[in-house]
Amino acid sequence: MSPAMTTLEANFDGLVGPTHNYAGLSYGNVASTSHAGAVASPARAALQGLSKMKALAALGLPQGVLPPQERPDVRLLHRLGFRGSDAEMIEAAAKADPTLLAVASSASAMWTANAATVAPSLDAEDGRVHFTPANLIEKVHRAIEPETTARVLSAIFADRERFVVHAPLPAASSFGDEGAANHTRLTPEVGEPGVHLFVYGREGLRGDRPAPRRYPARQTLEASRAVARLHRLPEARAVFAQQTPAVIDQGVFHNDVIAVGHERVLFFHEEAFVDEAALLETLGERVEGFTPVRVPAAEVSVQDAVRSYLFNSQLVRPPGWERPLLVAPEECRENDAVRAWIEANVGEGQPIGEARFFDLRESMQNGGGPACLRLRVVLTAEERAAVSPWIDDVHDALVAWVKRHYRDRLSADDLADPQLLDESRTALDALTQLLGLGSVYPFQQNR
Ligand code: SUG
Repeated sequence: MSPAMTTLEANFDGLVGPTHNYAGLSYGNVASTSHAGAVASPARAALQGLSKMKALAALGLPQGVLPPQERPDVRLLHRLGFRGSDAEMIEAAAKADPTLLAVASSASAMWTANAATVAPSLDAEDGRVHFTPANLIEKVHRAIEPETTARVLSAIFADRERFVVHAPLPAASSFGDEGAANHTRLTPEVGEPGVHLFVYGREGLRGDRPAPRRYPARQTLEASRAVARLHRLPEARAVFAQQTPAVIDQGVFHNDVIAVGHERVLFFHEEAFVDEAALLETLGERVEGFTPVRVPAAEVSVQDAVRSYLFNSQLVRPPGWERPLLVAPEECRENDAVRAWIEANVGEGQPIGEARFFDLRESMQNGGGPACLRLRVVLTAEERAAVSPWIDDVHDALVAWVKRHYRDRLSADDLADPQLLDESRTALDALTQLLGLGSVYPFQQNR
């Protein structure tokens, strides 16, 4: 079989970490701020994620997993001037500024759509798979992720002949980069060369362009362009489009909250892009069989899109399927306008063949739907063989691991408990063995 036939899109989902909690840290992300102070269930969150991974693997889609990060991040506390043992720094931070402790404790690395941007080997001029870990500089609790993300990606995609993991872009606001959440690859079929759509919120080096007024635009055009260059994409394969500032101001903090694409289908809301006509024309010219699926505001408002996360669904085409499946959050069934849109527009004879709904409520309450939880990596059969483990090898062991190490509930006050750090380290130490990752965490390197 030719590589084109055996090339598949794998999803690498983030395993939710033991400190998953609701701290309201993401201004501009309505779910995050509106659930601030709620009690979270790290165990339930991790199990919900694992059952989505298992369901997608059962459809014949390659499914991998990316581990959580070490939290609380005591190195951050130390850099911010706290002194003493780890337990003493946690206690002092809890007293001085509980929000700071929440920043150091966030399990936000679970949203792996923000871990990196990826280009498959068949699109890159040098024939290698490229990863650029996102710098995530807009939010401190996320800006502490890239270093470990780079280490984890280098451990999983270890074959340097096939995979290249770049350094994150400079940590400056002109280069704000949020990874694959603002990137979609369009192509007639996964195994054929693709066109990369990079969506940005503002220009980073020039202040005279339209930008949102209320909420931050996290991704800049300059960052997207740099990633396209690093990934060795020929010019004709990279397309840049600006997200409408007004939708960012309504809570669309990443493009994947208002658009998702797969193969020839681009599923998006009519208010998503500043210059929709030009974008559709370019994609129509460059992607054979390009199929826009446009949702009008009269049928689904931006507010309903943000509440239900309709566009944060995954679009996947399992082997043997003619048309893609919409992997949607349960919330889409509970929103009348969204349910009606799906009933009328998904199914037989439509570009999107079917919708299935998943309970990911723990992640959703922090603004992370099905698509936020996964990083897409298009891999040939040989590249897949160079990567392990896949979820089928570890799913049951991970379920047992979560049940053994995770708490059922975690409130803001619980973050002050130094025991949580010990529990988390014990869990992550066991996890690196279970996944065969080696020492990827700071606490494993200092001993
Ligand atoms: O960066 N939420 C994440 C959600 C990321 C969703 N990812 C994608 N759309 N691809 C964020 O805003 C909330 C954490 C808190 O409030 O505790 C948070 O970080």
